[in-house]
Amino acid sequence: MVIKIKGTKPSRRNFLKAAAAAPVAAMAGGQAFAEEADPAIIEKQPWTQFLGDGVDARPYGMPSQYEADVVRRDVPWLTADPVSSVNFTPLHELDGIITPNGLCFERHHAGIAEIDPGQHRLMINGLVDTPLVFTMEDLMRFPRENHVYFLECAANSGMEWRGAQLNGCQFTHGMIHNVMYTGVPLRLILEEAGVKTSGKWILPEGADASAMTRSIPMEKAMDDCLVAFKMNGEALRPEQGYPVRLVVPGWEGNMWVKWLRRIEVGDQPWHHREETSKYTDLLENGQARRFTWEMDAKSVITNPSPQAPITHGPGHMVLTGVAWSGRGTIPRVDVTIDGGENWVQARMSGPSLNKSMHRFYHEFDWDGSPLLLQSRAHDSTGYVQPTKDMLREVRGENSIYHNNGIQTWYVNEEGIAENVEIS
Ligand SMILES: Nc1nc2c(c(=O)[nH]1)N[C@H]1C(S)=C(S)[C@@H](COP(=O)(O)O)O[C@H]1N2
Ligand SMILES: [Mo]
Repeated sequence: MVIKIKGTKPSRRNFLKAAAAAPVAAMAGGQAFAEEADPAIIEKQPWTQFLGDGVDARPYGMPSQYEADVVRRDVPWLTADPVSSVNFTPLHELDGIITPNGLCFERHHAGIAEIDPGQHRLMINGLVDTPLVFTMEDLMRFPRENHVYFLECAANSGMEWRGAQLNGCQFTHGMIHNVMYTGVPLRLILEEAGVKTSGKWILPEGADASAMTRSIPMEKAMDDCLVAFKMNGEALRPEQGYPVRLVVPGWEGNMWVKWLRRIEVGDQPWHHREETSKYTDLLENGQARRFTWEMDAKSVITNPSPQAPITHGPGHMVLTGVAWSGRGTIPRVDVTIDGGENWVQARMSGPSLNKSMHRFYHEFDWDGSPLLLQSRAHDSTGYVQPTKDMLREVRGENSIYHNNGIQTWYVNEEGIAENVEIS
């Protein structure tokens, strides 16, 4: 196989040399006692000598001061103004499958609406028997359900369409979060208003200054959509649409209207801004793909990655990452450490839920030579995550949205990782 590395330029010479090197013996994670005594063991630390904060000091708990780097980050050059922009989930700092509320990426078109729930209403109008208005209290009196779903912006990895660009999985893959929602099935609310037989589409609308709207077919609205008011057990954060947002499982994040104030029922799609000039994919032949709602299976190795280098030298190491599909579950993820010459099945750990993030691990002995890391997700429909070149063959290079191609990280002898492409 000829390996061509595109994007940033790691040393190809070293990689080839490394491929010939013999693997060294496994090394345990712990260390034998050193000659010199370890101050972390023999010295008294301040936290053993003084009383800590009492139970009245932290009415709402926050992470340790030593976790201060675990934050959402933005890419300033991406957008003209932070009120119509995006920040990214620090995937390389997380484990398991649930995204903590304060770290869920934010995407908004007109800033965060700060809504007084007492003044918020949800209206159902259009092709219904009885137009209705609900207060938040009214919504709480419908039967509610709990489901874990990922939300991925269709533009996730959009900056990588023409080649490796952003150095870190937070930036290449961080427009995703995965939380447990509590909400009312949209079906129950629509049935309460009584959808006329001519009602084939819905148009959810946000109460923020962008009044965002998207057309959603009635089959999806009646299937698994939720009108959600809780995430991970507590109220939605203002960033995520407090007091109520639409949840559209498996479908692109743009349709998950936040600060939901109105649902119109109609007989055809509305062709608004977010489904015409945005969230469509211009192909090579000048035609655009439209209504590409489902998010295809995708995965990424989160550790090691450019923001999370290997810091421990050769020996036993843990590789981990996440995978998801808008069409079901992820029964299998393959991992390669040599740019695709050899693939092994990763170990899945954690709940395997429909349209939710999955966690995988691969433990191996690193011989200290450079690595070309990739992961490849298989979903429950049998679909296999494609390479970026396979995507470009079909869709050209004009697209921003729906880039679910295989990601490559090059790791050098020092453990430093970079975003590259190989072909
Ligand atoms: N009302 C409203 N809803 C919205 C948006 C918005 O700007 N206004 N942005 C959409 C887009 S493009 C995405 S990707 C998701 C992001 O959800 P999050 O901020 O919870 O990550 O919300 C969607 N819903
Ligand atoms: Mo989005």
